[in-house]
Amino acid sequence: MLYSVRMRSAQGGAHEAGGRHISGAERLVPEQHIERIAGEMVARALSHSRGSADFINITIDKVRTDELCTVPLLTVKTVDVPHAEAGRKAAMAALVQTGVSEQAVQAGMEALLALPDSMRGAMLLCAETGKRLDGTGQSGVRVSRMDIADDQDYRQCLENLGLTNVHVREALVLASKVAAAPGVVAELCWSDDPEYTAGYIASANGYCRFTQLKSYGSPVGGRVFFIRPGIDLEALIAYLRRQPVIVTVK
Ligand code: PML
Repeated sequence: MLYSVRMRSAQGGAHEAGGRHISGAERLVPEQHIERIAGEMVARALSHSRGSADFINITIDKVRTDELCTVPLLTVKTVDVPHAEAGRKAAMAALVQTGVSEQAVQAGMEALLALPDSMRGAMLLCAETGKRLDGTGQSGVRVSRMDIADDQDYRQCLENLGLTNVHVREALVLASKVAAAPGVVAELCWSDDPEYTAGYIASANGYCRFTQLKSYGSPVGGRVFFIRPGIDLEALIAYLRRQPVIVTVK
């Protein structure tokens, strides 16, 4: 039996009371690991590079085994770029290759660059027009209830790629769930950690990292999901928020 353990933390009060988002985390773990994982999440919320949280919400609920579905881990590629501007240009070209229109790519990039601060969830944009579809304002749609099937295997797989930090570990699992979603064409993301400049674009074809998508020191990051027009948006948002997904390393 698995449990969804998720954390969100903010500064200046709860998110819903206007607090500033600090960090979030998601795991699916067996009962015997709940205490340790929840403790690690609290420690992280209290010592995040975006600031120390004064609101921490941990939610734990049981996931029914018959609800679980599995998706494959995306393949990973890293592109070294000399600065953020070059990274963003390369990421935009790569997004167009996945089938997102130039207009939508431009709108997605502008939406991320215009954020006044990081959001706790993602913005959903039409992959053709670039119009925002989700109507969730500054909170966005949070992707929840996912984890890797075998932690040891996963660590080894990332180590073989020279990737050992927690940002990649979490982002790649999330991106694998998102890329498998019905109607998602691609994702664009960069980190909200001021000390971490990397970001990625992801689609069913893989996870492509760019070493710099934002300037060092910026605490603003976020995610945009580009959505195929005409799909059932409610069903997609339900999948992103509530479908428990285990990601398997091939
Ligand atoms: C995050 O910090 O949550 C997003 C991480 C984006 C980049 C992860 C990577 O290096 O692949």
